[in-house]
Amino acid sequence: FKILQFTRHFGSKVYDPKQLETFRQQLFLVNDQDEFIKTIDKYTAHNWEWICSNDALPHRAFSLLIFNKNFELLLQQRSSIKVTFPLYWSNSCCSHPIVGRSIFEICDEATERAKFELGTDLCPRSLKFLSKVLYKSQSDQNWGEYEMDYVFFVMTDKYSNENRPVINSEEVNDIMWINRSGIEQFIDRKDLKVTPWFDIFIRNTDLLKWWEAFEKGKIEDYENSDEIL
Ligand code: DMA
Ligand code: MN
Repeated sequence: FKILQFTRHFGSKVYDPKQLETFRQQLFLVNDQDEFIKTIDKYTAHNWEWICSNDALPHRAFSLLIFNKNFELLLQQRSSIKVTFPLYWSNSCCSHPIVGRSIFEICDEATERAKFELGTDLCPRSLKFLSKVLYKSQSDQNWGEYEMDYVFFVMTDKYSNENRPVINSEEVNDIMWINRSGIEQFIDRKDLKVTPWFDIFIRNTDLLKWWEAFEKGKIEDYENSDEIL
């Protein structure tokens, strides 16, 4: 597999082999209306030079926001070995739909990812799809994101002070719970980095309005939007 051989060393950087292995995954390349164009390997889709080229198109992704019974949001700090955005704070869990699964399985894939990264047992049917967010953002010289990101909310009653998520340290460095009134101050903090997509959710989408509606039992009003934000 040629990609693995020339990516292990990138300048002075040496990447974790397991993380690099995921570059073999085939993702869904779409247009700005989320219409499927073709499949693409994860390596190319995240290569910043390619993202800046004329051939570039977004790939499908998902972002899960997990809330506890008190409507606090679970934040994760990405592990130091993530190729993109290492040690950045972000929403609960993210990844990509993989070729071979149907797009109708995206809730199953998000649920499986939450189990893998955070040990969370969720029911795929309890995920609430809000909207899609299209964005492009650079991580470093070599890597970046250009995504059609499906955003989901989910509530879990599994967690309490005694019952904390069990993190997969290869994926997640740290976690914390935050309430709606604390989130804007959190993303403004100068002593930590926040992923660009999560920053966009808070600043440039109606996520805070969705969060408030979720607290009031009115999230249905905002579910399943056709809009691409
Ligand atoms: C990719 O997340 C998806 C978004 C929304 C940025 P990720 O980098 O955590 O995915 P993976 O761990 O599968 O590479
Ligand atoms: Mn991506």
